[in-house]
Amino acid sequence: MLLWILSRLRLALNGGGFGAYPSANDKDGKEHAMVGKIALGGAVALALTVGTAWAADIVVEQQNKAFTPTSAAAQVGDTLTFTNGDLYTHNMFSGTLGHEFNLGGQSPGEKKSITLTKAGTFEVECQIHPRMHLTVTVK
Ligand SMILES: [Cu+2]
Repeated sequence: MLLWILSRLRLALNGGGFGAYPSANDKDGKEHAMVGKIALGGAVALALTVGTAWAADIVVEQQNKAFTPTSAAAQVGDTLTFTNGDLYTHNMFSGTLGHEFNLGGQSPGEKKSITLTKAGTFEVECQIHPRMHLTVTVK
């Protein structure tokens, strides 16, 4: 897959293009160079996607002093991203043994993430609003 991308990319950069464009010596040379850059960008984006395909980003919203969803299932390597759709500051933490963290104050509109490095189940709470609870299960 990656070799195929690289071979197509080399073709594009060498002026071979994808067969539908004039040579780089034409008055359209600039446009042709642009095609090569777009091909390079696409190949890099695809390579990055392939490299990170196994890790998911799970988004947990904080709105009306509550987490949505209130439970999440994840795998080791996934990230958990918390948004703050409230007008108040939140402060997520976990006191579950072996999974402790404290993200500190999170202003309205701010996003914060953690990477899940360990299997297990832990509780996330807000230090400012004790009624907020989230259960995360990591496998
Ligand atoms: Cu809060």
